[in-house]
Amino acid sequence: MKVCETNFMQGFIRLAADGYAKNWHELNGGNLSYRMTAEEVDEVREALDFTGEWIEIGASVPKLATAFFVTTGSGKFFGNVARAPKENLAIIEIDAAGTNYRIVWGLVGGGRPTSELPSHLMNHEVKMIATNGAHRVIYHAHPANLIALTFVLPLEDAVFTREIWEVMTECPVVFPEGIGVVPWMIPGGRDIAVATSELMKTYNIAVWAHHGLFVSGEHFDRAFGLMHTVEKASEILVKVLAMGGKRQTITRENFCDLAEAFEVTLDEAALGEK
Ligand code: 2HA
Ligand code: ZN
Repeated sequence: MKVCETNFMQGFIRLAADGYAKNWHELNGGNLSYRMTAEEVDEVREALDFTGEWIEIGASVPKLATAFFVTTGSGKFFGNVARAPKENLAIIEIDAAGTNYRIVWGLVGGGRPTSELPSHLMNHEVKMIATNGAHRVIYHAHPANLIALTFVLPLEDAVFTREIWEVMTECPVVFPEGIGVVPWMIPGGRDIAVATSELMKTYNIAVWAHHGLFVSGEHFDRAFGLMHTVEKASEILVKVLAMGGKRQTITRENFCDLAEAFEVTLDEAALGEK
């Protein structure tokens, strides 16, 4: 089986193309990673090259020891992934300690995995534990309306969550646990990875102020769908604010009725005072 023809690779490539079409990936903006199943590793094992050098991750992820990931390449453009996956993507293997990785496929012509590899892997570790292995996709993008809101809304989890919930009824049903917010930080390093993965213990969505959004999901459709939902709600909120602000809205009581009807538990902090 050719690596690029596998289901997981096709899903990865489709998300990259769809995200690019949404205008979320200017230049080399954004990154994507997928934790492969043991069966998927076996499916492509013959095409993998295990002679590459081990390279430091820049974070310690012992629970991900010996796991394999597909990731976008650092400095590579989402817009080029579909037409040249082998040049723009990598499959990496994590070592037995969870502190180094090696490239076993892809990045033909040179390159490294995403500059946000520490954040991706730390988030994968947290979400794998929190979901009993169900979550496999971590996705980072630069959607414009969401970024715009980070210049206007208070950078607080509960406020951000409530504002996004309030502009689209489906939002609290899709992410009842809410949204976490990381203040502006230098991207690409361990500190922002630690801050994000701390929030991912509670949330599946983390805002990077003045930068973009991180989401976690079971599969590509869910991760893309979360990104899409938050960005669409953000667009509505930007329009509402531009029209002079809300004149009526969804109330606390409405949210409580919604939670009962859809059998979800809404984050109390975002619901606010009774
Ligand atoms: O350029 O999005 O956060 C890739 C990024 C860094
Ligand atoms: Zn970014």
